[in-house]
Amino acid sequence: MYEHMVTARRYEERLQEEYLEGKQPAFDISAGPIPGELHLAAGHEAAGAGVCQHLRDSDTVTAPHRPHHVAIAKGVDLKRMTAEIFGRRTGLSGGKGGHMHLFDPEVNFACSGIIAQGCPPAVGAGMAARRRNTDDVAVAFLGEGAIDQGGFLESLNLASVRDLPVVFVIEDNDWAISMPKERVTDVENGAERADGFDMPGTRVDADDAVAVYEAAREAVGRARDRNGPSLLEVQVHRRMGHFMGDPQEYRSEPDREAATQRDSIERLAADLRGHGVDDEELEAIRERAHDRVEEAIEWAKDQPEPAPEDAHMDAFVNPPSGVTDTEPTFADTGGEER
Ligand SMILES: Cc1ncc(C[n+]2csc(CCOP(=O)(O)OP(=O)(O)O)c2C)c(N)n1
Ligand SMILES: [Mg+2]
Repeated sequence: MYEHMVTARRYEERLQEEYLEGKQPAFDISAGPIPGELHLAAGHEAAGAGVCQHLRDSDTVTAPHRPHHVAIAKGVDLKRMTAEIFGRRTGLSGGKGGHMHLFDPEVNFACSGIIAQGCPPAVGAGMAARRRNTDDVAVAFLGEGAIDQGGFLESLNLASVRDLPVVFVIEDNDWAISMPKERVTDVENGAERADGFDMPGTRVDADDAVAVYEAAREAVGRARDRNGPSLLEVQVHRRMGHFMGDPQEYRSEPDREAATQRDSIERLAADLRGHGVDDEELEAIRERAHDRVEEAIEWAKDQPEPAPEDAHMDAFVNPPSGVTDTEPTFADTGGEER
């Protein structure tokens, strides 16, 4: 878990540097090697690592617009993920999805920029597992700002009424862009949403990776043992703006400060030291993580960009007439999966 968390933090620090290249002095969101929005998850790492530690490749995970820490913990290919973020042809989605639309069928991971959007597909994956008679589970991650969405509530209901192997994980960072949670949701503890759907709901009050791990063991175990869905809420902290370039004028200095002081990575390192892991070993893990990040970024930056003539590929299997000149179909790719 420590390695996943350190990798995610380092990865985002490096993405941040790459992202800012060419975007200054006036912030130009379309400039530089990573055009478009970038939502960083520094402060969320414990949620991804603590939950995904219980998962295997055949389990499904859906994540929202702040996906990197979850993707890393789920084992998404770091090089192809990075190429995707840099908009390169060898990226997970051919370089056309960007950082909010990572899709790795090798480890059954997907994310989306539409909030709560991952919930219905996770329920679908739970149904598929049931039909295939496997003990695979599905986990949907979402922010606390998404818990009033119909897609989330309907998913809780369907998962419950069919006893599906699904775990819903709310990452509560207290903010939805500039909106504090108490202004949009009537419950302080999002896990209470479970009560209305007759499923267990647990809240982990601190972004303590070990506490998340223990709560997730219960929820994932319950799903795997065919005892139905669960809801888990984890308190995390948004150390950054909503997206890169967000001046956060709506947020008080003490609130920003508090988010950076509670560091789940430092906390886990202290726990590990307490259990006899020495500094040298922790340093070796950090070095390994940093090397892996560097290698992925260097590799990605060397990759080709998508060809202009492929702009309409991958958008439609059978495009409506007039959408493209070439009207590519799946067969046109020579059967190659795209
Ligand atoms: C259905 C939908 N409505 C609105 C948006 C715009 N939007 C993007 S992120 C966001 C807030 C998300 O807050 P939260 O779910 O708490 O996640 P966080 O950003 O805090 O990780 C909103 C409203 C969207 N992407 N999808
Ligand atoms: Mg939030």
